[in-house]
Formats: sequence, structure tokens, C-alpha cells
Amino acid sequence: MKNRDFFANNKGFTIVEVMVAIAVMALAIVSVFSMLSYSIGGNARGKVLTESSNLVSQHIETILSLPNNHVWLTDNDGDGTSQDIDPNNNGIDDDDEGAPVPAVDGDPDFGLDDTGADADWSIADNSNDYDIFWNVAVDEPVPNINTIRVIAIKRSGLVARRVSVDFYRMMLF
Ligand SMILES: [Ca+2]
Ligand SMILES: [Ca+2]
Ligand SMILES: [Ca+2]
Ligand SMILES: [Ca+2]
Repeated sequence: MKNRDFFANNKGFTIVEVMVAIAVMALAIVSVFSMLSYSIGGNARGKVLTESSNLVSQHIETILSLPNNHVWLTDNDGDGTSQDIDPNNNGIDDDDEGAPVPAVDGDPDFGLDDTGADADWSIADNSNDYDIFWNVAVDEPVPNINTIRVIAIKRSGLVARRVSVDFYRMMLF
């Protein structure tokens, strides 16, 4: 008699109750796990972001300290020069303005966003596992001031991170 009543025993658990309990536990485990991996991901992202921002700042300081005639301050592939020749010379690459402004070379935004072989300049930071690229827009936004965009890209790791910063370099003195 006792054996027959086992599954219907009020003092024990029914199979449905056990299944519900297992489901609730599984849910709890999944949510704890995803909170955990989110926090690990957040930490890694934050670390790489800080790292790449620091590298970009260091490189900007280097560029700012160069003499005006240094080759690193030139538009190496020409896509950052004479790209804003519309009548009002408005600081926007004419390629980004569409009709009726005529296209200049088909490259948007003075080539400032270029990386890899399209970048004006690059250095490999092997010790930190980064590539740093920079591009120069000549006489932008105004004559005798160049806009330079520095881009740091982490090569490998769980999180790909790209940080890019624009700054102006006075070319007169
Ligand atoms: Ca260029
Ligand atoms: Ca323009
Ligand atoms: Ca262009
Ligand atoms: Ca380019």
C-alpha cells in the first residue's frame, strides 16, 4: 500500500512539482551565468577601451610635438587634400555632399576613417598587440590647420576594439 501511494503522497513531491522545481533552478542558473559572463565581458571591454584610449592619447602627443615639415603630418595618399572645393568651402568633403556638388575622388570624409593599406600612416605596436593608423586632412577645417584622425585597433582577443580620435594640428609655427 505504501509503495502504491508514493507518487500521490501529500508529504512528498509529485512529479510535476519536481519538474517545476528543476525548471526554476535551471532558469536561475542561466540568469546567474549570463550576469556573470556579462560582467566579465564588461570588464574586458572596459580594459581594452582604456588601453586603446591611452595609446591614442600617447600617439596624439607624439604627433603634436613633431616639427611642421615632418612627413607624418602629410596626407600620404592625397585623399585628404583639395576635397572641399565647392563654392562655400564648408569643411565637408564634397564627396559627402552629393549633387549638385561634384564628387572629387569618391573617398568620403577626406579619407580620415581609412585603416590598413588605405591609411596615410601606420605603426605596429607589437608589444601591446595594436595597430595604430592616422590620416591627415590638409587645410581642414580652415587653411593652415590640419585635421588628423588617430585610430587604434586591437588585433586579437575576445573583444575587438577600435578607438578613433580627431584633433587639429596648427601648421604655421
Ligand atoms: Ca590621406
Ligand atoms: Ca564641401
Ligand atoms: Ca573625397
Ligand atoms: Ca586614404
